[in-house]
Amino acid sequence: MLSPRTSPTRDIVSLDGLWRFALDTHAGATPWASRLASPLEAPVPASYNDLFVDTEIRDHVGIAWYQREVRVPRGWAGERVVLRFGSVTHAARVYVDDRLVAEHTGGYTPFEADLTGIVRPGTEFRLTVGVDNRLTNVTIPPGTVTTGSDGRDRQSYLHDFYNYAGIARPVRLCSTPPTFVADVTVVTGRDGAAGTVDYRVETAGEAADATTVQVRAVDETGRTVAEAHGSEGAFRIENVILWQPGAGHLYGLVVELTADGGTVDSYTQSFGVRTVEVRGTEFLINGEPFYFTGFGKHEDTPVRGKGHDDAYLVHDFELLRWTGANSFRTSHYPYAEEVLDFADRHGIVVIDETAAVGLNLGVMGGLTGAAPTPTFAPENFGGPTRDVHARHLRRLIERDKNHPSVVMWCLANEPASNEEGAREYFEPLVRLARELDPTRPLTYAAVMFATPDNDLIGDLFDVLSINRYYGWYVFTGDLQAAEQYLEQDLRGWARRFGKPVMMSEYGADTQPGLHSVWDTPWSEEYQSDYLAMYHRVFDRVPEFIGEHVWNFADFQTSAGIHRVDGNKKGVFTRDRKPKTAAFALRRRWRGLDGRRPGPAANG
Ligand code: GCB
Repeated sequence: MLSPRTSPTRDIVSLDGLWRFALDTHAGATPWASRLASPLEAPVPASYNDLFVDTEIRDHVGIAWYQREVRVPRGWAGERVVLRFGSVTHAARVYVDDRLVAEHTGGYTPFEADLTGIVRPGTEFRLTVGVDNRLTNVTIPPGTVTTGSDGRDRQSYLHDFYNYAGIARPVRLCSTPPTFVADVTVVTGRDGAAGTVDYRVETAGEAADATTVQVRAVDETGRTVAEAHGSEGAFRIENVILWQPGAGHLYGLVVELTADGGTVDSYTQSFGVRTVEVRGTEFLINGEPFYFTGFGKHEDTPVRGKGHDDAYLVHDFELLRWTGANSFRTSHYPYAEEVLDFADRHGIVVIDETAAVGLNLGVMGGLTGAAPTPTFAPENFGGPTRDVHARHLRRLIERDKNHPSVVMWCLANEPASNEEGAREYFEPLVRLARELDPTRPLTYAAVMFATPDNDLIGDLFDVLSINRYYGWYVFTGDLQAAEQYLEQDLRGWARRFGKPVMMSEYGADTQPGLHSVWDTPWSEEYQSDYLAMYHRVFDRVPEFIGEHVWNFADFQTSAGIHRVDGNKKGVFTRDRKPKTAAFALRRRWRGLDGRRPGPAANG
């Protein structure tokens, strides 16, 4: 799905701002049919949970309603009018006046409603959105809703971040011509000093068959560097400037749809020329071995929850640069498109993850990992869950395929890959991902219960991403034992599969301001020592290709005795203040430029 962009033939009106807001329990039977009678207003984009001092809203399970009036620009007569949501978490029903115009499930990907002929340029309509935050066995991520004896619904889930809900990303009203560019795919390669570009353009609308497609690549100054004709084709960019980690050089592919000598539609798709490949136990970007330094992150900030915020976007990337991080994983769901656009422009490498987190009932078994009931059984996560997972994977790849920053797809976080049925569950998903995008390697983040001996799916993937907490959940406070187990474990994965191995999670909860001269869990020193121990091990494992600390910043979780106002494994606090470990990471990572740290680099 194309990102909304203005062009000589396309306009955009932002619908961000304050909308009327009410929970379904206060909204009447048909909230879309008239003005929402509620004193509350909620900002878009933002999660609604933390905005109000009201536990009924914070812990709400079910539907919440958003509403506003929208005026269609009068200049849009004869144009196609499209309403586009960056995301609504987790499901949406969209009404224009009394009419249902869209339904969408999946809280982290965009969707559109074509309003052509439904709304009239120059007039106003009432836009109402029902937002459903319920998670079940057949949603991704999954969850369970139970009704208590007090009649209240409660939501439980298997992932360790708060189930924020709402209209979390920008909403836009867009115009396109009635015949339009519907999709663009760009795949790049290299031939000596030249870049090779294969492209495909899909067109739609009444007169699509009568149009011809022309494309030209422009550099950052707007100069045309290559041209081609036809809806599918290839061209070369001589003396290409590559997209590189740390230097996000971009070109624009200007796609023009013409008929009878006139322009019907035009759309510019940005792209970067780079290659990605796994060879042996190396991860190559532009043919050079790349070593990942960075974090698993979250879209999580005070008050806004998972709402997209450009100020935090800029500041987070600034802190990544300051720390010497060259990459991050979009744990545990696809992030806002604005984030990936920024990563493209600034040369930050991204591992792009689906929202499939929590496909693991073993987690309920605590540290034994013994699932109380088999994860991949039909009554838990069977065919219907996998179908939804496949649909999400498709949406992710369709959305993010043209981002040069995205170098790998992560199909799931901590699935029960050690349990029977895992292979049957994942084989078709891996096949689908490779069909949709034959160019990018695939990975999944392996849970602690999945070991080199019992994992059933590692051979299907290209990179082994391992989540481990030796020294935290196990061998708590005993870094010496933890070091031994960690090394055995990582060497075991490398030996069994002969593939590159990276650490996709390692971290320790840390209370800022707690200091200790001992190996005291929760202290700032322990977090630093814990990371330094992992780094010693990484530097001894030849197949090792990268380190992503869990987590970039503290983040909110559901309440529980294991969490003190959320997960505190951040190297930065939730309001982005550095803990001691941030300085240690900076010492290790700065100046590496994607190369593996030398033996003296332990920090
Ligand atoms: C994990 C999960 C992550 C949690 C983390 C933790 O393995 O992938 O979502 O937040 O552990 O801190 O327990």
